[in-house]
Amino acid sequence: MSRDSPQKAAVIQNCSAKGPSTTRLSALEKYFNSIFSQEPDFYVRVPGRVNLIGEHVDYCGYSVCPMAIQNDILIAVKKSEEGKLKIVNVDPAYRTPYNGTTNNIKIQVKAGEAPDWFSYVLCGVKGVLEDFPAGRKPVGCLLAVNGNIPPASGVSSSSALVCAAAMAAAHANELDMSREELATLCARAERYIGTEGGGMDQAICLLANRGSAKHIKFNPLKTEDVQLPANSVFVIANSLTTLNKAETGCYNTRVAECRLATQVMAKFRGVPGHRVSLLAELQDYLGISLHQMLDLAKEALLEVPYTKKEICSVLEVTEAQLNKQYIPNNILHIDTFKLRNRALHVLQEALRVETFVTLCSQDISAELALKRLGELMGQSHVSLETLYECSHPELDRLVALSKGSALGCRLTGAGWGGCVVALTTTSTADAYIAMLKEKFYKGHPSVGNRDLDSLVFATEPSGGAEVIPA
Ligand code: ADP
Ligand code: NG1
Repeated sequence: MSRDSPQKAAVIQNCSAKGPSTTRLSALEKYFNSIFSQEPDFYVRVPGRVNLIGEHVDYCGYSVCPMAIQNDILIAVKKSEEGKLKIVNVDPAYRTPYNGTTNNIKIQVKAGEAPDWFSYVLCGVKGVLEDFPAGRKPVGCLLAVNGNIPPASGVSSSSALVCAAAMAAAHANELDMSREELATLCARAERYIGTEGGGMDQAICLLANRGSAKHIKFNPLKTEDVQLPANSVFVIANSLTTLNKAETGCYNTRVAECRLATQVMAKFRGVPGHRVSLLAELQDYLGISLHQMLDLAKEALLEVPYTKKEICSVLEVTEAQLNKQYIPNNILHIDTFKLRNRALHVLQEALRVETFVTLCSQDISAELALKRLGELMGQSHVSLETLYECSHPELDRLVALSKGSALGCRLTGAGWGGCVVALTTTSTADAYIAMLKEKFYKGHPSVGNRDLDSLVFATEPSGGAEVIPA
């Protein structure tokens, strides 16, 4: 494994062989021209990602191991010297355009409703403008979007859109920003949507290198390429169920449960609450191992769910203080929190990431490495289903069907719907995909007229975001 050096967002890279097809680019150019009666100055391509292992741990400060996929968000961009900000989408599913300026961008999110699609674009632009060099006036942008990442399915369509918009604004304004800076800025900016996510998606979308997965560490952001064993083939299978994270409180409830578990464990060990906010920070503060953190979680946290009142009493704070410090706005009404199981998942999953990454660099046979990676993926899914309760019956069905045909299979991304990722080999991938087509997709009422190859497919580690000259 090698440590990557920071890359410049403003550097124009050539469109890679695995980048968007010329047909897709010229269709986007045509569309841009039909709407704006001008030619784009450049394009931005940002891939989605599949997380191989390390689910629901990034917002606790623990590392993850995702890889970028071939599906992507493409944006055609033209600078607007008058500061206009206009956003359109090729896909009729995202028909509503945005028409505004770069002044005082407001992102409106209504509780219980999915945000407007262009809000994700606004997050990226707003994030860049917030970090804008003092004394310089930003240019505006005309933006036309075309994406083919399955939305709300755990493969990062939202972050790819946020990162593509941020990269468009950064490049249009010739900002000299490293990709690490851009990824950190995008992770912060996407929270305007209301989901208090970690930084995994933005980091992999921007920093991926073709041919490798990434081990991503946080606070500060650091990434290392991970060479996957020879013959490994990762297959993504869509469960045909979706979940928009911003529409429901599921995701933010898990974020809150992890924050509260951290505080209760800190209190148990006499650590001042204000010194730590993430489980990984508590571990650092105490200077203990992940195994010792697991022991602490088992000792300090009750198996039964906690009410808000009980947590306030343990932490010696008022409900107003608890809400303000730890509870995201869209879940203020939630009154039961499962602290023990959530913490146990996070800490065991963090250990699995370490083992996964170590196995990839160990001098053992590819066959043995693949077998053990598959086992870790299987354990991860069981934990997500039982301890973290973020699976879905259709995801579980895909995992059950995969037993015996794939080396391991788990839900990927936030869960509650979306996709699974399965580990297969060059010699078993085709048969595995054929089996799922036959047993899961054939006759499934939600397939509609979709091409099965877009619902279950093998994917190689793709390259990260790129700027493509017009
Ligand atoms: P994911 O797990 O894919 O990141 P989210 O629920 O966070 O899912 O975000 C999905 C939302 O992102 C969609 O509902 C839509 O608003 C937006 N989105 C995704 N892909 C596109 C696209 N191609 N064009 C416009 N908006 C998109
Ligand atoms: P997906 O499911 O791709 O939106 C979300 C979070 C990640 C991470 C995973 C779970 C955002 C933008 N993404 O990913 O940070 O927490 O869930 O591991 O919030």
